[in-house]
Amino acid sequence: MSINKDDIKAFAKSCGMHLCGVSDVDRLATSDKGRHPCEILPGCKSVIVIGAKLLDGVIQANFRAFEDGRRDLKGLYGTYGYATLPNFELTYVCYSIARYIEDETGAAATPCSTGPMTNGAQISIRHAAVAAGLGVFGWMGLVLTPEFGPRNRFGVILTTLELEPDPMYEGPALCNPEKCGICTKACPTGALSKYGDEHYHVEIGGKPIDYCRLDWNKCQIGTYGLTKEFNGREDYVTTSEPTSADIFEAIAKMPVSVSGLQHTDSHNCGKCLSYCPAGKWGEHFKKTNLSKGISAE
Ligand code: B12
Ligand code: SF4
Ligand code: SF4
Repeated sequence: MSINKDDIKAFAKSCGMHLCGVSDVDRLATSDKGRHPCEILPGCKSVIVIGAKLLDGVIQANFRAFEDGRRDLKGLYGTYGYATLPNFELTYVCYSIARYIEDETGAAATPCSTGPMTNGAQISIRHAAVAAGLGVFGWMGLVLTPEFGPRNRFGVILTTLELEPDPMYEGPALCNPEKCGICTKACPTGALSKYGDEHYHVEIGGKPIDYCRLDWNKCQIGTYGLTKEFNGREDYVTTSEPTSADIFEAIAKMPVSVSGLQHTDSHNCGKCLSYCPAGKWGEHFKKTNLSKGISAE
């Protein structure tokens, strides 16, 4: 028996996925060394990307933390919006889809790791999601989908099965950083460059794409809570311009988490993702009085 792209999409949907798209390998031709799909799965022909939306009721826990001082609710984001459920769900579904493809076609299929609590980062999932037509890069460097803005997480399956690629996203603009800039303004650690300043320039499927220069070291101060200001027990980092070595040392100093499955909690921020207006933010959070919002510059 043989299956086609529609069968795979229907299977992904039956596994609870909100989004599924397919790219060929050519669109990812400019990947970093070692990250091209064919360097992970020799003979790879198709890159399947699945996506799960993050629940409004989970994102609103971030608003309670950022707007009402309820840091104790951040665990909801950690469990249901980040490392535990979405990552595990995506991990299981990537595995199921890979098995489905191998069982039905005999082609090889490799599920990739989705993020914290799974092992390693083989491929750039963000770039793969854009190549598969699920959305576009927002200025903050996350993938915005028309349906959910950045409030989705993705998983990738590589396969030697040849599938027809989906068109890349051509719909209405989802991000206008010149007028918006909410992500840069919201970021508490100053990790995101301002529109017009230093930024990344990449090419996917021949399309030029620009997004902000993200200082991962600064982002990790917020995400891991490496200072008291960001929910840390201690000031594990004492400089506002940390190097990777400073971050590595700081994380090593942190006690092993006793409250969750992660060795060190990494759900302390997510502010850029929570406040981005793309994906009908107003309808989901402003009209429902779940958030006061942050005004554009
Ligand atoms: C590690 C990691 C982190 C670390 C980063 C630490 C570090 N020093 O790298 C930390 C903890 C800080 C982090 C933070 C966040 N993360 Co994170 N993270 C990852 C993870 C697991 C790996 C990133 C990685 O190393 N990728 C490998 C490198 C090679 O890829 P890259 O950085 O994406 O791309 C670079 C190059 O490939 C290059 N490039 C240049 N030209 C080209 C051309 C092509 C064609 C390609 C392919 C690439 C490419 O461009 C990039 C910049 O150098 C990814 C999952 C994944 N595998 O992608 C999630 C992921 C990027 N994270 C995600 C999220 C949601 C977050 C947070 C919001 C979490 C939070 N704090 O709440 C923040 C986002 C902040 C922001 N504005 O971006 C999601 C994004 C979903 C989306 N909507 O886009 C991902 C995709 C996980 C998932 N399964 O969905 N993250
Ligand atoms: S997750 Fe937080 S610290 Fe990291 S870029 Fe987004 S707002 Fe900034
Ligand atoms: S907050 Fe505004 S500028 Fe930033 S990614 Fe979202 S839409 Fe773009």
